[in-house]
Amino acid sequence: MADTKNLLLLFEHPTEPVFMDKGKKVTVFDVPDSYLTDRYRPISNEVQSRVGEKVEQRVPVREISIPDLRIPMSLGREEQFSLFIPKHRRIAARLIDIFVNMRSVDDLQSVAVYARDRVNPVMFNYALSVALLHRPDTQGLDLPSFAQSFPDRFVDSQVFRELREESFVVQPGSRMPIVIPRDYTASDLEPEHRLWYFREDLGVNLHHWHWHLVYPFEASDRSIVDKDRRGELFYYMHEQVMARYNMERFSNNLARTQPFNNLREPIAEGYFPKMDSLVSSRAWPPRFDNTRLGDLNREQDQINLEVADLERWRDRIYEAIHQGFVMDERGQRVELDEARGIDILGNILESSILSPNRTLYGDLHNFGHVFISYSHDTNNKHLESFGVIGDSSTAMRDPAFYRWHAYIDRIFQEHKTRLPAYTDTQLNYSGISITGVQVASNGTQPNVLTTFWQQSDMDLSRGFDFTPRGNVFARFTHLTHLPFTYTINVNNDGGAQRFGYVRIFMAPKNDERGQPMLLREQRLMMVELDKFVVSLNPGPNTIRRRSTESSVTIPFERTFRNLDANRPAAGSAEELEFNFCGCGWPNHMLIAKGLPEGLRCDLFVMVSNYENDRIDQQLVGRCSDAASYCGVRDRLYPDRQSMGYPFDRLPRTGADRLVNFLTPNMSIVDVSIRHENRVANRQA
Ligand code: CUO
Repeated sequence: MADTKNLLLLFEHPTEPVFMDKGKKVTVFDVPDSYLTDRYRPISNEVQSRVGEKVEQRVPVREISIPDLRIPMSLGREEQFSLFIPKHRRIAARLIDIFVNMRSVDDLQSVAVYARDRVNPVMFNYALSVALLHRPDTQGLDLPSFAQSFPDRFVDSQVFRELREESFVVQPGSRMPIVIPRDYTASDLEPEHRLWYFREDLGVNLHHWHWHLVYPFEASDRSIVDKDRRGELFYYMHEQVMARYNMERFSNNLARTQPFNNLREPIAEGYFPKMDSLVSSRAWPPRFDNTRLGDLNREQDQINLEVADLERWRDRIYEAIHQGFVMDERGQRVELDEARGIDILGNILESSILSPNRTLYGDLHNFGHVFISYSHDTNNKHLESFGVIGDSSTAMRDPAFYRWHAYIDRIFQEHKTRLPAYTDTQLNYSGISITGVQVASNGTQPNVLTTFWQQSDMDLSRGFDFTPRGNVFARFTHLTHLPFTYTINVNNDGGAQRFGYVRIFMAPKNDERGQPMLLREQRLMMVELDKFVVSLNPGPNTIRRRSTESSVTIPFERTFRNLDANRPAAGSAEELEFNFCGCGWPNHMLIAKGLPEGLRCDLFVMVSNYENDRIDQQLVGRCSDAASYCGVRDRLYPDRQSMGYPFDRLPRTGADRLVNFLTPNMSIVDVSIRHENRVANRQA
């Protein structure tokens, strides 16, 4: 039987012909002549034997009869592929189906080898990734980082010439990392540019790409989409992105993001990505300041929609929220109740195939991405492809992403504010009280968090096509912070051992005017930092928890997934989950940048009654360390409360400020985030 690991080699050098050598151990696929494309078939002996000189491993590829690939091949090899475009997702869904339904790994390998030189390379990567994630016989594989297959989506195009030169001229052992300039997409004349380090962060963009890979919104096999509370998770993960982004804005003396709530208004924020697509050999198109959305008529993408369509969908969604129910395709009411409402709304708004009525409620969020991404060429007059907001691996670079998602979140909040507030009794955990909270980094003042810049290297060689082999490192600069530890003192007066769910959030204290925030505003800025279970003995307990253990993040190494280092032992349960584990907020971005003089924040800790929150399921061998934003693969979301609890609803009467909201099982402490403008090197 074929070794499943060889399938991963198909992700390397995505635009080179499939018979070219791959892998650290020089490997070639023995491609049957009939599988070669017309260009190479007549000269197959010549090219295959030339590649074969240094080969250390050959992978036999069985010749089988290939399923009909006409639909997957209907998207051009050099077109830009976007999941937000319905035509593209239907084409991708077909390829996923083909990959998922191959009877054995051998057959999958054959069809994947055949397809690789014939279908769009980015779609190939996506469809094969989804298939490998969902086929029972390939689930344990750790997919290479998307940034390693398509580095062009993550770094300045200028770097590529230098990287090519380095790999062409210098032998692998002596190569120097190429420094990706920081701060290169705009000048200080553009205030939005202050947020470059967040929007253009590799880890942030990889997280977003990975999240959408794990939670696709369309597939012909419904089970691939129909994950526990996935609509709610769509809402929550993006709500948290907004909370985090707004905290970063406060860290740069900028006001919070204005929702893009008037679709007829020009988008003030332009964006010039300065990246070239290696697949289409074209620059990612920019968007000028003050561009307006226009009706889309792009025949090639089969899109003919008006801005008015978006407005109609939006109005119907608002109507449903205010009525408290949606209408499904059969005209039946589906209540938007406390338990399931947000999940249904998530699927409607996104939208996913789980939407109860796509005819009525449309495809608002996805098409917002599409309209903005084509605003520079609405009718394809200039034959330009979509901008970065049109693809999940690049969307978060664009300031307009946040304006759009601020609006999407506003719609979700319209539903949330209509739910009954949590009562004292619901929030309290009787007998349990918090008597003290502190955070501290090693050797620094308590309750002060420190951020600074760091340089890290990433091997991009797998994504470099038509260049000599061997590692080529890019060195990029990113925000990071000193790791810290929470110390939480909890009293258990109950006389018996109890279990608590510790929930930690942080939000700025003051608004952009410098005024203390009302909780109804501040709750929207509450950034989840961690959530974990503790056992509480009768009497006083001291809980210590490290920032690196956070339930929202994955460690640096996993974000960048150097496949040759830091991988779990072969065959271990951990390895099995390594891949799902690629989803998670990057730990280096756990804390907002803060201000040189310190950004004043409330750190909030709650210990809720685990008996009310627990989900009984087996998690051994499951990757769950970034479950807050990513869930747990093929398991229930590991918390029975609504995502974002206790801040997902308006506070009860009388709790205007955070301090009035506290029940004895909660506590807050003033924390200041201080930014030091220095660059550290990452210790290898
Ligand atoms: Cu993640 Cu709009 O859904 O980008």
